[in-house]
Parts: sequence; C-alpha cells; structure tokens
Amino acid sequence: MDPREFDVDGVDNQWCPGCGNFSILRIMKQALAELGISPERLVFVSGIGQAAKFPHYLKCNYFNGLHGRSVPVAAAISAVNPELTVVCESGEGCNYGEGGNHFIHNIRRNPKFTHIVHDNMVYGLTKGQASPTSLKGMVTPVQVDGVILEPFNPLTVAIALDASFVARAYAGDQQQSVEIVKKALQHTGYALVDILQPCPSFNKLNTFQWFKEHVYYLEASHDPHDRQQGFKRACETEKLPLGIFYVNQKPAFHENLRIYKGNKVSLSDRPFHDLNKLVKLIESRE
Ligand SMILES: Cc1ncc(C[n+]2csc(CCOP(=O)(O)OP(=O)(O)O)c2C)c(N)n1
Ligand code: SF4
Ligand SMILES: [Mg+2]
Repeated sequence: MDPREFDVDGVDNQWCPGCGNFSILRIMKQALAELGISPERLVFVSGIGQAAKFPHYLKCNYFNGLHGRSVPVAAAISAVNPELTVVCESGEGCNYGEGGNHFIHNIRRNPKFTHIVHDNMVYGLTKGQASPTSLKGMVTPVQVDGVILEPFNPLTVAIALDASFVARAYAGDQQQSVEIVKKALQHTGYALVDILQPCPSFNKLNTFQWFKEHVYYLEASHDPHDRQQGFKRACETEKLPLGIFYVNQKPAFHENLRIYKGNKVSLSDRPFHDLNKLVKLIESRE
C-alpha cells in the first residue's frame, strides 16, 4: 500500500511548523501501509490536546472524545469488534495525567489495541504548562520556579503491571519508529508505544537537539521477554533507551470473555436478539 492512501483532503492542519507530531503522522502512515491495513478496518480513538487531533489528519474511522477518556473507549471498541485495528492516540497529559487511572487499570485488562502516546513532556494545546512527564527544573508560565515534582515514568509503571507490550520510540527517527509501531500494531493485546516528541513552541528544554543527545537504542541482545531487565532499562533516566522493552504474550481481554469462548464471531457481527431487555435496562435508570 502507498502511505498516501491515508491522506485526508480538505482538512486544515492546526499543528505548528516544525512540530514532532508531523513525524509521528508520517511514521503511522508508513507503518499502516507496510502492514496493508486499510482505512475501513481502522479505528482511532483520541482525547483532547494537540496530539489528539491526530485522527483528523489520517484517513480512518475515529472517535475524538473527552480529555483523558480515550482508553476505555478504545478498549470497548476492540472488545465488541476484535477484528478491527484499534489505535488509541493522544498526548501524555491526556493519557498519564487526566487519564492516569484508565492507563493503570486498562493494563490489567489487556485489551487488544495499540496505545500511541505523543510524549512532548508539556501541555501543548493549553500553551506550555508542565505535564506528568516534564523534567524536574523545567520552567513554564505556571511552574515559574521550575517543576519540583518527579516525572511520571510510563514504562516502569506499565512493566510493573505486566503490560503485554511496552516500547519507547522517538519521533525524530522515522525508520526505527516505523518498525516499533508495526510490531505494536501486530500485537494481540495491549501495546504501549510512548513516542518522544519535540514541541518547538512550548518545550524549549527537550528540543530535537536535546533528544539527539539523550536517546539511544536498546542493544540487539536485549531480551524483551526478560521482565526484570525490561524494568531495569526503563528506569534509566540519564539517557533514554528506545526500542521494545518488554513483551508478554498472554490472552487479550476479549479472549478471556465467556461470550467469545467457542464462538469467535465479533459481537458487532452477531444479531441483536433482545432489544426489549436493553430498553428495560435504560428505562430502569430514568
Ligand atoms: C477534563 C479536562 N481537563 C483539562 C482540560 C484542558 N486541557 C485540554 S488539552 C490539555 C493538555 C494537553 O496536553 P497533552 O495531553 O500532553 O497533549 P498535547 O497538547 O501536549 O499534545 C488540557 C489540560 C480539558 N479539556 N478537560
Ligand atoms: S504546541 Fe507544540 S505539540 Fe502543539 S502543535 Fe505546536 S509544536 Fe506541536
Ligand atoms: Mg503533551
């Protein structure tokens, strides 16, 4: 497939010139094209933020919901129709801050979707306040003396909760990021890809140059099935390793549901038998 098949005409792109979001868009289109996933079989779910505008700029089905609430929507869509490729895509503020509770408990469910988090270490849309992953000392219009909190580490949290696929990529390296995103898209279960993304307008600390000096790839010898090693490498903060830290292939959420045991047909493709039951349920809540 040609990545241009995912282009959308007639939509005005709202991202700032030079933003790392453009690279992530190219990475996703390339990964989808290489895997031959057609836009009809694709559902994106996002929240609110600059990153959350992502599905506006890519040909797909999409649900653009509330800030921090994209994860449960993605989990529900994938449970009802596991045949679809479901991607939950939003910023780190949306996913780890407002949506932090969903982030944690969703990992325990292991639903089959790819979670792409644009991690620019700042609230971009609301003009530059500190986000959960902002580094200590970063000065913002609100944190005028510099951030005093420890940054949230999504990778260690995910590995501690035994997430089934945990990776980190960098928007500035298209080639390697495409490979990481492809592996995540092919994973049956929850797949987290935290993508480091420069925000030239509001994050003057973590620039393209800064990332160039602070990222490197996990060695080919790194065994992603070794949880302790994955956790140890995810703890590194001096320089940030990139690649696939941890994989634990286990049954996805829908595979554990009784309704799919012995009948693999997606719920969305089964006839709806008892509409009256649903009407009764809705009426009982009035
Ligand atoms: C419940 C709620 N709280 C706060 C906001 C305001 N708000 C909108 S986007 C945003 C932060 C966006 O940051 P991030 O998710 O990192 O995305 P980015 O813009 O950096 O891509 C905030 C705080 C909101 N819309 N809804
Ligand atoms: S504010 Fe930052 S993240 Fe948002 S579009 Fe502009 S450069 Fe990109
Ligand atoms: Mg952000």
